[in-house]
Amino acid sequence: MVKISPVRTTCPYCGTGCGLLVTPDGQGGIASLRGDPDHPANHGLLCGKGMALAETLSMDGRLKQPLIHGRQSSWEEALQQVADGFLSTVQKYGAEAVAFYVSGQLLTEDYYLANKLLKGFLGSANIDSNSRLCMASAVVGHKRAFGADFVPCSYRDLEEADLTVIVGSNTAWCHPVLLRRIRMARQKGAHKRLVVIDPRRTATAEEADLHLPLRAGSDLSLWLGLLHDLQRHQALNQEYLQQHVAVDPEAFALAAAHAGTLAQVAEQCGLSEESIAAFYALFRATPRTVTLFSQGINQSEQGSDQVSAIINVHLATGRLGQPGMGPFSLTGQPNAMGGREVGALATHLTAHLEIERSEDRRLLAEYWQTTRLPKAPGRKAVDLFQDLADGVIKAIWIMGTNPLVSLPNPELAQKGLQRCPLVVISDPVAHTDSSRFAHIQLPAQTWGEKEGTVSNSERCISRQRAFLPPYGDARADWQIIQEVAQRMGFADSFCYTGPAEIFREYAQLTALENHGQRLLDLTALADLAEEEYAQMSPCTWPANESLHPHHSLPRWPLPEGRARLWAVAPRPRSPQADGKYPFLLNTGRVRDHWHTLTRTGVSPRLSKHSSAPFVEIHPQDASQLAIHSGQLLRVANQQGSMLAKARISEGQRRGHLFLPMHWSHSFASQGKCNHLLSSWHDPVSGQPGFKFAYAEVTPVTEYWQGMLLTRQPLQWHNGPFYWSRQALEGSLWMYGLIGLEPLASWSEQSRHWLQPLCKEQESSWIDFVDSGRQHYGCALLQEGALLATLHIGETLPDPQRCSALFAERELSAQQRLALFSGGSAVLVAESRTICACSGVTEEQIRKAVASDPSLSVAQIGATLKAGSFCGSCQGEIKQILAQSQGRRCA
Ligand SMILES: Nc1nc2c(c(=O)[nH]1)N[C@H]1C(S)=C(S)[C@@H](COP(=O)(O)OP(=O)(O)OC[C@H]3O[C@@H](n4cnc5c(=O)[nH]c(N)nc54)[C@H](O)[C@@H]3O)O[C@H]1N2
Ligand SMILES: Nc1nc2c(c(=O)[nH]1)N[C@H]1C(S)=C(S)[C@@H](COP(=O)(O)OP(=O)(O)OC[C@H]3O[C@@H](n4cnc5c(=O)[nH]c(N)nc54)[C@H](O)[C@@H]3O)O[C@H]1N2
Ligand code: SF4
Ligand SMILES: [Mo]
Repeated sequence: MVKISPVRTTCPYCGTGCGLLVTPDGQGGIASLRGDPDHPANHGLLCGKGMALAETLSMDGRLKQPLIHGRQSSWEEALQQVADGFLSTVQKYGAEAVAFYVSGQLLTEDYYLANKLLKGFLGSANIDSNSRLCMASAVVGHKRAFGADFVPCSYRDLEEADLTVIVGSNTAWCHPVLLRRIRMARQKGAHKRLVVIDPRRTATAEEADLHLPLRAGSDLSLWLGLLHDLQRHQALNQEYLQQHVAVDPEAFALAAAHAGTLAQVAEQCGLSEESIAAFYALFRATPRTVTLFSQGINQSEQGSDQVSAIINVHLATGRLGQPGMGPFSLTGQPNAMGGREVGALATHLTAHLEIERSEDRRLLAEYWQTTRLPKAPGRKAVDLFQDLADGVIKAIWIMGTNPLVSLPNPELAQKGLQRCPLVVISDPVAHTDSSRFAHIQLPAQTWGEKEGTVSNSERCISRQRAFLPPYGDARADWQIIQEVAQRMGFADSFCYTGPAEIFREYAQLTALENHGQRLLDLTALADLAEEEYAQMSPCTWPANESLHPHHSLPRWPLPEGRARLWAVAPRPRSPQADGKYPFLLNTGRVRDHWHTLTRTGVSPRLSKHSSAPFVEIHPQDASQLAIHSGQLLRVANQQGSMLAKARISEGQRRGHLFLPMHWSHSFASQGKCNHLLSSWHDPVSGQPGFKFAYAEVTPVTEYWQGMLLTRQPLQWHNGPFYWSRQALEGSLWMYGLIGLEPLASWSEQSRHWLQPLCKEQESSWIDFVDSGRQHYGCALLQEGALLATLHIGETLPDPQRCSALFAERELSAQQRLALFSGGSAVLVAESRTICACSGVTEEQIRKAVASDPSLSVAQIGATLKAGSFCGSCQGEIKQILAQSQGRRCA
């Protein structure tokens, strides 16, 4: 047997950028996968999502061939139509009428080419990335403070810090390996402290020495208060300020005026004075402090100012540039940082060259040999979709993102796509919420099939390598872009032999006329030969030893090399936040799902932790509204409404709600939380305020409940029942159904709903009615084997038992009977899987504590094996233990 050696690559999920060693099985799958012990991001560690990657390679649902208006076409025809469509739109309406909407899930080489084609050759600056929804406020904060989009920290700093402040980041779920590195460092250094600032008691907060559950949207007060507190206690680093920082004269006065006394800060943040004083005292006393922040800070109407307020306290105390200190913005997507580097944002050129600087435009125009570079920024994501809806943009190419789920106000985005005469979508997946509105769909290769590079949160560039053959006719994004560019007549500038050549061009551009002015300098990588690129090891920029010696901060590209302490103060909120609705609504992520579910949604293991849309609510709020756990609720406000099941949690702040962002129309009816969010965004960064809206919740009358098991997913949209679907073992889908109206005729209705699953003549039905127990069931078979089963009733059968019958090639008479008898699993009371690695449920953990109330997290690990592999669930286990043992944890 031929031995297949492991391929070194990186995980396609979060911006931690973990290295992987993947051994393919030679049949389109993965034989083994483990963390790369030599990768600086993870040193061999992985989280549950990374470990389950093999399960997400399913070819079901992949787009095999290009489609034009839903009809299969050749690549030749599709590429020509894209090229002609964009060119003729530019000729007729000007370059402003075309746009690309791209993604931090593209590789750097894809990103670079997309940007080169649109800005360099079509002359439009309307290329923006979903990173606008994710990192734009951090970019503004960095540029204000450092003169460049530079993250002044590395993961090592997290281990070297004596105090880590995590603010607006659920690191335990969203960057689990980083939290694990922090946890391991804390286990070795007992003096190390962790403060978590988040309205919710998240799994991250569960590990903290101090948790500040502040009122959503009040961070600016907290951080201005800290700056003022540092000044009052003479804890500013005057020497550092004098030597290294240009201070806006208004900065301290504004902080003092806004923050006022500790009591005022406490009032603004909805926290106790003691807890704020404790945090401020820890900060004052601990030089080695890292502040780690993410979407709770960035995704706000005042996101840029919040980022500045955080950076300011580090500048004011000189807490940056040495081991274990600095303001550290986490990137979300695997290549969010790469997109920022190559400038696939409407506000930048590329390689940190600025669109509004004529000298930078000259340099790039000469390098690309073009005369068409735009002189002004293009439209940022939210405005871009407004322009589509207004009919201003007439051709758009969407790559690697699902805007009808992830943008705020998806109705507007949908209107935009419906109105736009040419919508092109490159995606590996055939059916997404967005692809329904595509005129041309192009099958893109995905992780495992493509080659290129990504950059993670600590500016480390790593290779992503292919280990699988491409699926069907799918092509790499760079290749698709190049072929379109060639058909537009730009073949001389788009004739790359592969990603290595694109990377070289980009790296050389970073070095061109640089002389230390641009921190993004890849001189050391500018001449990589094909083989060197193939073998490339992870590398952090600036990668130019002569100008930027390692392990020290570079000289800032600002007057006298000084950083800037920027004056910020709160602005009035947008009219959307007028408080007419009683709850503050917050949205974000769950541990085991990724974004719009196109990947993790196909993994049974990853679907067990959170299997359907839920709304988290505090127990007292729930009891006031007579809401019980698992009940279907309508969450609504002036913008729209959605349905989700109640999840009652003491970790939720009173008066606050939390909704996961993941469920799309493809995975649930009315489960999309962005219907509740308006397009309101930070005026400087353009980043939407996904973490702040007002809403109300009301229980929905549930007329009946049902469970459908099927081999093929159904493309249902809204109907007289609510549904959500979840992947099950055995390549099955399980749909949970809740009737929103009484059911007139069980059998007639059910057959109607399942009709799309019928395979021409060969399908047959079995019905079952037990009117005594108010239970109806039906099964759809083909040649004796099950295609689907539907149960409706007060109690429903055990899905595992039913799904086992799908493995039978032909059901016996007894098995047919077994389909409809026994079992009484009630869907809504289903126990969540807490440990995805070992498949341990919440119920199992509760039972263990019930029999031995003194159990610790470590003992749960030893007995149940929960939390002892990737460790991502340790915070949740701690939470369950605390609740079961009737105490709050530290
Ligand atoms: N499991 C998983 N991991 C992921 C992703 C995923 O989809 N799933 N996506 C990746 C991507 S692209 C991103 S951007 C990152 C995001 O990573 P995170 O930013 O960690 O994730 P979120 O859940 O969006 O939000 C973080 C926290 O902000 C808190 N928050 C809300 N409002 C406020 C506020 O006003 N102040 C403060 N201080 N906190 C607030 C929320 O309660 C939430 O716990 O995750 C990456 N990793
Ligand atoms: N309410 C709310 N909304 C949010 C957020 C929030 O916190 N709350 N967070 C926002 C943030 S931070 C982010 S990053 C966005 C994420 O939102 P999206 O970017 O819309 O989410 P994904 O599901 O990751 O979409 C990626 C798409 O790219 C496809 N894809 C994967 N690999 C490739 C590839 O190599 N090439 C191509 N062409 N396609 C590929 C996938 O199949 C999928 O359809 O959501 C934003 N929306
Ligand atoms: S922390 Fe998990 S999801 Fe993020 S890169 Fe590492 S393995 Fe992947
Ligand atoms: Mo993100």
